Amino acid sequence: MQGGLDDTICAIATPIGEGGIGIVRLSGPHSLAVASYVVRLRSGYPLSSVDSHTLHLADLVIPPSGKRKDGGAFQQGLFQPNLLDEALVVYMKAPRSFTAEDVVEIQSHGGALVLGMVCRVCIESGARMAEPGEFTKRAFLNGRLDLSQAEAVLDTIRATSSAGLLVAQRQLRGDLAREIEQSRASLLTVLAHVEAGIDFVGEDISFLQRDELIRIVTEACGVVQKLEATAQEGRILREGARIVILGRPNVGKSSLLNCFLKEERAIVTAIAGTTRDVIEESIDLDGMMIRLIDTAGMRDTDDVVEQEGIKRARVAQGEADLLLVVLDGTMPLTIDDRALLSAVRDRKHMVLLNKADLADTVPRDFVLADYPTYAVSAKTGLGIEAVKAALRTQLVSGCFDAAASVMVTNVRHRDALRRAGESLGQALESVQCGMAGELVSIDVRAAADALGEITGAITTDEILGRIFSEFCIGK
Ligand SMILES: Nc1nc2c(ncn2[C@@H]2O[C@H](COP(=O)(O)OP(=O)(O)O)[C@@H](O)[C@H]2O)c(=O)[nH]1
Ligand SMILES: [Mg+2]
Repeated sequence: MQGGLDDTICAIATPIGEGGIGIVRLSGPHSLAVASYVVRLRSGYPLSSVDSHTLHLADLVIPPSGKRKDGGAFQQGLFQPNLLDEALVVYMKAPRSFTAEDVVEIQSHGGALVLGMVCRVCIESGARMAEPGEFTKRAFLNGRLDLSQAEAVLDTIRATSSAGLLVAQRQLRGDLAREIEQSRASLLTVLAHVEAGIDFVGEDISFLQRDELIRIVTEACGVVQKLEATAQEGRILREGARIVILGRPNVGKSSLLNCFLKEERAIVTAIAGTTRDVIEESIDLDGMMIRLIDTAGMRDTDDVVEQEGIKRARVAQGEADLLLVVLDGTMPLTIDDRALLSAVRDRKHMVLLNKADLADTVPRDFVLADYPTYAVSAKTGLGIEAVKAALRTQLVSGCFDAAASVMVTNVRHRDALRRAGESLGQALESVQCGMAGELVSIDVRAAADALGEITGAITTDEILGRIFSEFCIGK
């Protein structure tokens, strides 16, 4: 991303397409001046005279050539309208805006042509087209948001479930950043002491320093571990859980998918080997997003298409957050059933005994005593609500419901926490072995830096580039 904060940037902030309204956003020192080219207030006053954070009715116009900064590169074609649209315009004076810079938002009717023309006039009048995520990046660079909050902006935009939105909003409020910064600050304080000891005394860490060091590093370790432990569930809340339905052919996997979806999504027949591909659909489970994945039944087959389906089923099985093993409850367990049951043992799983609507004549196999089993009928819906409730508790424990708890939802954060944890462990070990202060401080510094990456206190262009390139233009 090139271009400094001195530039005034401009972009359409609303989605492309037809909309009741559409917004062009300007940010930077010349926002008011640039917007003045395209905005004519109905009140007749100049735009520069309006109070901050007040809304004004205006006409949007293409200014006559010669008036603009570029001297009129904008061609006045035969059908070039002078009047583009009417709009509401708001000026948000720095630093009380999203970017902490001077911002003007022009709210016109939402059509691609009008918005595109407004942008064009702004650009020809001295603004520059914003790059992806540049508004949010500026909010970060200007200290309005830390990096974890900037990422939460994207999570909020992308949230597809109320649970995802909730964790994004907690992060946007700065809950995670506060906790991380507290630990980092205490590490930096102890580091300063240790380093001062190294510099001035020229000796190893004193007893007092050692005790204090151990206490603070242990405390930071605790925080890091606690946060790291929430990452698995955090990811599930943010992205949804992948639940893979497994079982041999004809036990009712596709019927179950349809039953969960309440629609006939997958083809169901009495012919074994009907499903030959991986079918994925999402459902909302009490505000949590669940991706349900129906697979080809596992069996030996000469059919190449079915073989490929089974291969894909295995891949899906490897990537699942939870495995739903489906058995035909009206039949004794087969060798394939047993193989599958032992394969899921060490994973998060649930076992469904399907076709419970039919007469239950088979005694329950003793092998099943070790598994969480649910009698269900994909045909009548019997037992499905109980399965849904159990799924929810299996996937997220109570920590999500505690309103105050901080969760880690982002892989980047989890990775930084893991590195911080490793360095802290190393530091503790070194102190306890009586290593020189210099050595200890290297690890403490590494841990503090890893924590700093989460909030952006420590950052590189590469990290910033990676994060903000995921945004779209206008965010
Ligand atoms: N009676 C009854 N039949 C079912 C039930 N679930 C599935 N079936 C039948 O079992 C056969 C195979 O179902 P399907 O969903 O295609 O199984 P899959 O091969 O595991 O995907 C079909 O004829 C379904 O109608 C159920 O709960 N009760
Ligand atoms: Mg099927």
